[in-house]
Amino acid sequence: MKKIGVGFGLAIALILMGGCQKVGEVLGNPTTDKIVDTAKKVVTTLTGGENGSSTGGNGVLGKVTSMVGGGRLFPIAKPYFQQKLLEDDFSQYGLGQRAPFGPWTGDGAVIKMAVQWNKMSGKIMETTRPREAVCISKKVAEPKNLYLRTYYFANWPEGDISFRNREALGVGYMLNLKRTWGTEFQVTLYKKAGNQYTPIAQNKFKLPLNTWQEVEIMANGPKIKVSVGGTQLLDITDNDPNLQAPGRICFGGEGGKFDDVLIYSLRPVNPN
Ligand SMILES: [Ca+2]
Repeated sequence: MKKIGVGFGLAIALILMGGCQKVGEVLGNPTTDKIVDTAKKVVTTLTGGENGSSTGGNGVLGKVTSMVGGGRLFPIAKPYFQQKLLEDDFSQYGLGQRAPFGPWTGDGAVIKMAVQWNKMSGKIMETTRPREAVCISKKVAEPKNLYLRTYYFANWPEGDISFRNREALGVGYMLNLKRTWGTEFQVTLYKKAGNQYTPIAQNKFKLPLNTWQEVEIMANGPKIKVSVGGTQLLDITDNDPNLQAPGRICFGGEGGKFDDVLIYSLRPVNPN
């Protein structure tokens, strides 16, 4: 009887220990940690990790200074607003009208009706091909330092937003928004040079499908920040002298839906 008692007690102790260990494992590896770890690995690869660039690029082009954290860029940018260059809700164009319309040049966009981000029906712009499908006229907006906000419809079609796009030199930045699977989206900042688009920063995030999301870009000298849905996702420094100059702003994406574009030029902002 005594032996059985000791054995029973030991078994109970082992079960309890096993249970504690399991709880410890769960608490030590919350899902959010895994997501952040994954994002860090992706960025390491893109910024010159041992795996190099997946697109045959030129290695380290931008340094990621922080991954996540912070919210909307509007309050950061607002004290430095210099001039409102454009505010466009696409309401003034004809339904089905193809670009060029208003300040938008090129032919890669069409005006459509949709339920907008504010839940009201209204006109939006849908781009019809990737990259620079339509560009804003140089006379209206060609800033170096800028704050750009637009709403982007989160679903399968990709969205591209280019800035500091210097056509004569063939260089520029392009932000790509892409759904990878399920509700996971990926935001990638590319540097364009000639025919080559090289990713210089990337992050992944979750978004509800079929929702309008606020996309914000703040480019201030070599500092570029990107926020989607009120969460800052990219924060990089890129000192490439060819990109430290004014350039055009373009939108693209095959079936990319955009609305309420707001662009300000910025006075030079404190680099921090
Ligand atoms: Ca609209």
